[in-house]
Amino acid sequence: METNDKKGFSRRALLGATAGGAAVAGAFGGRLALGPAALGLGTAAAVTAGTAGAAGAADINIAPGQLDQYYGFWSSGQTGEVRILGIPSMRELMRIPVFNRCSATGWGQTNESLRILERSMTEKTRKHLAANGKRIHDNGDLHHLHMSYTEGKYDGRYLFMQDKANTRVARVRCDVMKCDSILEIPNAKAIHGMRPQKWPRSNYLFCNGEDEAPLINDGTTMDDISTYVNVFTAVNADEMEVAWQVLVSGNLDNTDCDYEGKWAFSTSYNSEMGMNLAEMSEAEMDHVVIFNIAEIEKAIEAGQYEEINGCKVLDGRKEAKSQFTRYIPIANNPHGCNMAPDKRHLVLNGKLSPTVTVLDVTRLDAIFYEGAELRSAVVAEPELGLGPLHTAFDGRGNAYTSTFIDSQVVKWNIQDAIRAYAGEDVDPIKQKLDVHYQPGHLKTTMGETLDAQNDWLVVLCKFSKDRFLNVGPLKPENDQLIDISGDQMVLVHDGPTFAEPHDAIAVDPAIMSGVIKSVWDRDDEMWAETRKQADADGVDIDEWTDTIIRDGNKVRVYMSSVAPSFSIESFTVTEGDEVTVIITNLDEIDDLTHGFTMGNHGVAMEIGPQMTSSVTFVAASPGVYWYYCQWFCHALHMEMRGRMLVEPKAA
Ligand code: CUK
Ligand code: CUA
Ligand code: CA
Repeated sequence: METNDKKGFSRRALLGATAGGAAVAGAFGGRLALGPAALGLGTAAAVTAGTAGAAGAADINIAPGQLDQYYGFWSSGQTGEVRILGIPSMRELMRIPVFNRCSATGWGQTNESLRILERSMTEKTRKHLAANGKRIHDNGDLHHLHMSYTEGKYDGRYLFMQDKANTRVARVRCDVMKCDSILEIPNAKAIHGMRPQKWPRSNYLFCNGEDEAPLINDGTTMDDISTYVNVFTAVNADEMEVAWQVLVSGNLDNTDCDYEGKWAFSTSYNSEMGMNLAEMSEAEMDHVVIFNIAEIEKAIEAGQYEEINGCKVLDGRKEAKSQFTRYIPIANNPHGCNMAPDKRHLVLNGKLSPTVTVLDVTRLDAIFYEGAELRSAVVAEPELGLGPLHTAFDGRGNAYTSTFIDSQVVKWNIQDAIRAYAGEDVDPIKQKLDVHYQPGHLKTTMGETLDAQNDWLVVLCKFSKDRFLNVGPLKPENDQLIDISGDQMVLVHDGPTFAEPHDAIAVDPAIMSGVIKSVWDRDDEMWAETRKQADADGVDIDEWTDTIIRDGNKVRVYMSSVAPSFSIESFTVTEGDEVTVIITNLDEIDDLTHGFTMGNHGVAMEIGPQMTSSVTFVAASPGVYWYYCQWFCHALHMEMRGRMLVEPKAA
């Protein structure tokens, strides 16, 4: 084992006591500010070329015009969006607004996006928002995103993601990279862990409710903690509707599932059902919940559920002694939950314990059906370092675990850990590499599929102090890139990111080719509702049109756009009119996006090539208002504008 302690001081001593930064920044600020050359690392390219070893991950320097080796799909935490990065360049390629309000694209404001955002809102949320003059929640906390699977491999259909802040999940279509469905999940609170089913395909999306609350949460009981529950939800991923829910003992943190479609797994850090930090970390052991999909489906089919808020709910709590769940004790306050691509081993990350627990999922049947002891599925428990949070896998039987407090990535071998647990004298740990700093998730390319690769590891570090030019009290995160192609991991790149990517996946572009479009299809369902209204108004939105429909105080303005002009140079409305502007971009050229911004109305939207977008607003006080295209589209882009004349209301 080799410890890569480049800076010659013990990170453990510095960071062991706190999550952070003050001590490091104060004592070592100057040293940490040194560039890689001063630390003896050479340039990134030289490191890769010199030490990458046999398999040889390619150069991280992607020259202008060259394409990356992988699509990286990043979550963004409290920013609420999805980001697309290239790996290994770590260049940001695109952002996909989902739970957030986007000024550039009009997400959260266009009628098309509002329909998606409002689609499945519970009545309770709708009422609460309306009472506050709002239609949607425009924030989200997007920790986890994963691609849809077919037979254990990415299939390029959808990305799925959750919103811890407002208890939602969402789906992004991979053909246009836009969100097409959002579901608010009833009964559960704070969807945190989330995974699509891997086998036979992603029929379900497994969703963990993290926060405890009364099942009927209407204020009739609040202080009586014995009425609190947590809810595990399976969403039908095709319909984006709740398929079923299971009540559990303790709370639910992260989740994963196997490669046979039999099990889902969730870590629980609050088996104590504590209401504060001390209570939540009181027990010696918490647990991982094993969900038995076949038994759950059988009971749902047999109608043995209770219907609560429109959801089919089963009781999988310990005291119900059902065949739906088992609770396997693991060290207190576990966090990450990661299924290995060997189809057999599940790694549960200790967080408060320096260990990870490895379960052999082929032993779970015996626990459910033969009364085998709960811990009989544990086949290894290697001690890796302080604060193990998440684990990634390569295609060679190695695992890579982030240790948050140690600020390291620990490379270890699963089979060696199993042998050591069985009493053999082997050290499963192959290398510990310092990362900067406090890593959470980490991801190998294709590593959460049966196609796990052996080239790159991305480590999403929560702190970046002294790694970059100081940008003020709020610092970026630091997503580091590690070359894992050789025997030794080599850190090759720092990638600052804005708040706060938790998770990322890396997808082979071959999966996406033939999937991703450059131009919208005119009959896309995104504007199907808008098209219905146009049909009712007798307007053909596939052709050049400049039609204005007046319907009481509602005005619908149908325009087309072809660079560099809108089909309508000016239109007249009355103060207080509800104006809907519907624009179809008739340009068919790759990359020719127009926009529509209505001055002083807080209105802007994207209109991609062959796309229809619409937005509704109330005409402001009388006067002249210019609208313009805010997406640079032509040499005469600045001239792509027109006037809305707002007349005073008749007295
Ligand atoms: S959680 Cu963030 S580092 Cu929400 Cu996946 Cu572990
Ligand atoms: Cu159209 Cu700028
Ligand atoms: Ca606990």
